[in-house]
Amino acid sequence: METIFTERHTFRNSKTELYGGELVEPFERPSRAQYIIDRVRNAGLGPVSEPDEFGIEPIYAIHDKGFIDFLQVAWTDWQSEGFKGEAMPTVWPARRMTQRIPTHIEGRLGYYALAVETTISDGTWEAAYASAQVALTGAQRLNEGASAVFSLCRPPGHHAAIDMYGGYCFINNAAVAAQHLLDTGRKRIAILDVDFHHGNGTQDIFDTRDDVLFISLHGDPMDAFPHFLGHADETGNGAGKGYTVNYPMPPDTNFPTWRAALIKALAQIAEYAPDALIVSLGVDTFETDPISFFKLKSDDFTTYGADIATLNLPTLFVMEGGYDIAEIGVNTVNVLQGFESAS
Ligand code: Q9C
Ligand code: ZN
Repeated sequence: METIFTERHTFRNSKTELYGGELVEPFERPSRAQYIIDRVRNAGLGPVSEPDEFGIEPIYAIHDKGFIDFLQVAWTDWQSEGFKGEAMPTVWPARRMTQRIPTHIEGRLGYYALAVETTISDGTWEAAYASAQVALTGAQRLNEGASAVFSLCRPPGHHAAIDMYGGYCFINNAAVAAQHLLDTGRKRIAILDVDFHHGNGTQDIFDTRDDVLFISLHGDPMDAFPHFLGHADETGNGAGKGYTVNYPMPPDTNFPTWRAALIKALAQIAEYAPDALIVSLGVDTFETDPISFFKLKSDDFTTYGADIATLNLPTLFVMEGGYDIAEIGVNTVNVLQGFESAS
């Protein structure tokens, strides 16, 4: 399986994350991608290629223009205020307040942020833009006839909504890739989100659409980030009714329970009969992930990779989360090798 990767991910190197009331080193850090690419190479998964250039239009095709233009200037606008730390909001358009977009950078940060842990810092836009190009290149490889591709995206994307960033995400890479596949001739795409966290951004983007089936397995939002989306009764709206499926699961969920949900999800995808599958691949379901509460073991990733292969669909794996950094490479490549061994 080919991997698409660029060192430009290192432009995203924020120094701070607000966690437990303290500013700590971010869990989402450059060494994550380094461990994954090292394992891809050492395991002999296949060739590693640089992304091609698709420009900004495929990003505007998914996200609000004002939001994307904000991401490009947020760091310089913040610096112009003379602030010493990294950019983060302190105020939100909360219940019964207006949804007018403020002029001041502190107001715009609050308008476009869905969470405060994710700071904007020097190079954030450049890395997020490159990450989207990695996803687009993977999608294009499917168009060129590949049966499976790994887009090693960083920063991740599945929390990025139409007009909101947060949860370490800025541009929704999986959604941008899905739209590219639709715009180049495919009629139906399924997105299977196996990251520990609910893919609220992807759900938001495709909520009212029937050309993308979105299925997510994740920690119950009553107990887990993003807390305000991902309940089982969210099934899509309008034309999209029935094309969003959520499997929230409680703390300490083990592999047999998680896999039972996966098997149901795979049956629903088969029933939908998409032209391609995108897997939002987060490995923060691992038992020792520092910010998550599922109990998958390294071998389980191999097993479920093989389960996904039974769909026999052109498949694009898009990297999302995973924060036990020492094991992130093994767990990620286990999914890809499990998939290949069963293909
Ligand atoms: N107490 C992704 O995996 N904060 N994002 C969690 C836990 C945010 C995760 C705090 C987690 C975002 C792509
Ligand atoms: Zn996650």
